[in-house]
Amino acid sequence: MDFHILTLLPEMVENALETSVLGRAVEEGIIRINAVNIRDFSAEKHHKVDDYPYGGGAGMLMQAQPVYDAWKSITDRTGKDVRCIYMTPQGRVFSQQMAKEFALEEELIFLCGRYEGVDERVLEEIVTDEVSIGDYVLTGGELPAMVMIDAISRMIPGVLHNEESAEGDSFGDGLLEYPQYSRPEIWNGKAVPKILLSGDHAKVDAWRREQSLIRTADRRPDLLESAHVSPKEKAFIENYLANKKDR
Ligand code: 6GU
Repeated sequence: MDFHILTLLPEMVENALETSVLGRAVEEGIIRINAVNIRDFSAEKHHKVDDYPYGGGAGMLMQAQPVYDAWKSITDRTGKDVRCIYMTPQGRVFSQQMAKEFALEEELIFLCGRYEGVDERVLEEIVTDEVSIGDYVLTGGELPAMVMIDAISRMIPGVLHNEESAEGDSFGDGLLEYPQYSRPEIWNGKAVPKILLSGDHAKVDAWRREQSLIRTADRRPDLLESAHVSPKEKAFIENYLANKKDR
């Protein structure tokens, strides 16, 4: 997968994405990070990329021309049907499901805004998807693009190695992950749940599933509506919540 990132801060993106698991995936040739500096495409003699908003108001806007030409430098090579994702708090809120869908593409373009935004006309011309990473405001689209690229990359076959498998992930089946424990068996006076030491894999699996159900019911009940939960598990949750209320 080729990730193209249109940004005024290419080093920020490159440094973060060439570290750890994603850095290894880059070295293994599974993903490529192509950070394109929008400023390099300014047609203005001082490489200016921003100007005042018509109609007045606070701050500056990114101008259409450098953004468009930076985008075109990519699509001249890849073709124009590559999805171009604009990072904005006005977009659809990013989810694990979206990460899985984007992971099926061969190329993706991320447009990261700075300042108060981007001239609407270039957005109309090039953007196919507007995505937000949550209901709060950041100073630019770079961190959101990095968040998306991380989540998308780990859905690409070969990026995670066996020991980091995406199998038991929170949200994998729409539930939160169960609690986990490592050595020592007793730490700070607290023992590891006995069942995990039993060696009975079926029992361990059943316990973990129950813990996932309980955690989700306690912490994110909103997720249960679209989670993959059997009628028996639904009954288990009802029972758990009823007993909890009694206490
Ligand atoms: Cl995608 N961009 C910015 N600037 N702020 C955000 C965001 C994106 N998602 C949440 N806050």
